[in-house]
Amino acid sequence: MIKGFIFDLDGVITDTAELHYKAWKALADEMNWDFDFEVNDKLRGISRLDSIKVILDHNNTSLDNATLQQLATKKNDLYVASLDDMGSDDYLPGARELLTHLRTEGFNVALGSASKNAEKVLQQLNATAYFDVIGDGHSVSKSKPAPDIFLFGAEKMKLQPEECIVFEDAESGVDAAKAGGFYSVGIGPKERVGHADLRFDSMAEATLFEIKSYFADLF
Ligand code: B16
Ligand code: MG
Repeated sequence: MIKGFIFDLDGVITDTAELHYKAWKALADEMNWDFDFEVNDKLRGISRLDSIKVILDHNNTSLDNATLQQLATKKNDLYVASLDDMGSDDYLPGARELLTHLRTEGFNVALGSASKNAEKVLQQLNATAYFDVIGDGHSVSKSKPAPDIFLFGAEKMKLQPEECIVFEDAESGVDAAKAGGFYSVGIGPKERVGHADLRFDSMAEATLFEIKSYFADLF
């Protein structure tokens, strides 16, 4: 039986990809690195340090660890400053409705994000109260596609993986959900999240009615 839901943040609850892009782009321009939307899309769901490594690989460059850390911090300062403009209108369409519905029906709800800024994003959205458990980039050391962040959420909710549905917009996030034995809902195109149990183009379609209809035997 499904008793809990675990949500990724960026790309599921809100769309910070554009803000991440602007911050990485400012750093890349300063460093004379090539960086575009296509490279940015490869950073979906992966950690800050892994992200900078992807950008460096794309530019056939490498840097020592201390410099990597320093540049990642610089990008993060820009990103965090840009979050100040985010507000409670910045949910992806359908996300707040689903979270409200889950609260009304008494399901357990956890966040399972790779971001170390998840708490700030939730505060900006005024979304903290929708979550019983917050799993973020500080909660576990192994990032997606390892299942650790979702296992953390399930354990804190005192649920088994097979009692939870994970919502993800990243290929590595769906991989992580599957590796942990969770049911999965992919948000986005087939090429990216087609391996999830159920897929929607956007959160606007991901209503509790649709989810219950698809996983009918589990409710
Ligand atoms: P930060 P998610 C991920 O969040 C983003 O999709 C990814 O682009 C970002 O690099 C990562 O968080 C780390 O974020 O730099 O804020 O710690 O999709 O797992 O909610
Ligand atoms: Mg995401």
